[in-house]
Amino acid sequence: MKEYIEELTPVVMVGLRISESDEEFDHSMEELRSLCEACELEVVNEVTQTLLHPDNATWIGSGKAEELKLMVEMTGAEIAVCLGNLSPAQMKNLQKVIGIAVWDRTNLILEIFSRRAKTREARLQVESAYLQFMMPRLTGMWQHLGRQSGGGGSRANKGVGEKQIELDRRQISHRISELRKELEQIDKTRDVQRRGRSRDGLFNVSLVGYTNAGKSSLMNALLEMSGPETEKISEKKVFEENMLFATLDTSIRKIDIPGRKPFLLSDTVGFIENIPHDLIKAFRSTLSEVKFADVMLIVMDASDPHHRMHKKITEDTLKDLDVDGIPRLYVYNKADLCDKECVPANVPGSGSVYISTKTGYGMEDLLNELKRIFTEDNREIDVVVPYSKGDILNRIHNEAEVFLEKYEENGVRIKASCRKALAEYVNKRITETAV
Ligand SMILES: Nc1nc2c(ncn2[C@@H]2O[C@H](COP(=O)(O)OP(=O)(O)OP(=O)(O)O)[C@@H](O)[C@H]2O)c(=O)[nH]1
Ligand SMILES: [Mg+2]
Repeated sequence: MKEYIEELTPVVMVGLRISESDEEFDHSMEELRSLCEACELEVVNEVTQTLLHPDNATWIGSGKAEELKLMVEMTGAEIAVCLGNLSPAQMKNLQKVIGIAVWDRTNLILEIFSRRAKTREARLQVESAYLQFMMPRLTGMWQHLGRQSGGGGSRANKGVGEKQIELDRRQISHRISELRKELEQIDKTRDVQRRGRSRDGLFNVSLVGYTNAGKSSLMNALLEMSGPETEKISEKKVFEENMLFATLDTSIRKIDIPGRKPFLLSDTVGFIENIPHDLIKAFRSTLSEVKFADVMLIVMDASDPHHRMHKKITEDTLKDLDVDGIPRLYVYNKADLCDKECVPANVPGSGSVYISTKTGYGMEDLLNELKRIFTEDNREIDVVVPYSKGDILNRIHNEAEVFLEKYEENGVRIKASCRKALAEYVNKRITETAV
């Protein structure tokens, strides 16, 4: 009996080179291949072309498109995955010439996201980004229905394909606004949870960085340091894998290492070059955890020859997220894979640290750097809390280190050291009371 083996979908990669250097172009093609792998597609061949600018009609030149058509027939490829972002018209035209589906990089990333999203929030965000991406591209989708009635212009005379598109458009707009409402609701719940957490007085640390840099591995390594490998710690561990976009959901864990101040650590979706803007917008609420961080750990794969570029892309992406004032610690991970001479000794206070989540190298240095940042963030307060404001007093007791507490005529005089955020909150509440 013939054994059934589940086969990966065969695809052909198409690269159009405009002004990139050889190295940049090869790197982008390599990354496209990894994205295909992450999407469970098998690259059976590739076609590249150098042009001064993309062809208006078919993105690659018409001769190249014919060549691609032959290759598709020979290899049995089912999708042509293009390096770049094609306009809806270019996608439709190229599709017509080669006779198979055409995806661009955004398509591919959206597809990976939709396969990998697990939590309700991530799924809603991906669906919303997907629908926004599809809206202008609907025209090509109902070609097979054709124009069943000619001209006229009134709705009744439109072809089945066109009617279907109109119907789809309306349904999609409706769905997008439904999704927006649901996501706003989730955002509100997240806000309440966040406020609850911040009352614990713990520092919030966020992991950010290029995809596959080792953010989730760092979270797991810190969890392991939190105690012996018990079942409880294993349960808390997050998914780490050698593939792009292994993580799509935000996870928050308490890191409580013996002899260290406990803190909350959040792990979230990684960044990539030219990430579609809609996708960043769609993931804004997942990424919003970063906005409320006290410290950001910018994680890089130091063994990747492109890690400096990855750092720049990460910082550019962060610009969109309104996180300017948050202290950053640069974490160069995978030191075990680097040549020894490329790993400088860690210098306290330098704002960067080399580590390996696999060998444990530099992990203590990382924790010391965090401790330094936590301490730098501390503020002294010297206030009189009115007797009517017991809630402020409670927060100070729970979250601050109190040096002096004296009962006076107008309230409790407190001298204490606490996080900047709490100091600002206390001062604001007391000024409000005074007014
Ligand atoms: N050799 C070595 N491999 C590492 C190290 N840290 C992480 N890795 C590997 O790198 C790969 C990616 O790690 P992840 O932790 O999933 O990376 P990530 O940054 O969370 O990636 P995304 O979730 O896709 O954004 C995995 O195969 C890890 O085992 C390290 O210090 N040394
Ligand atoms: Mg991850």
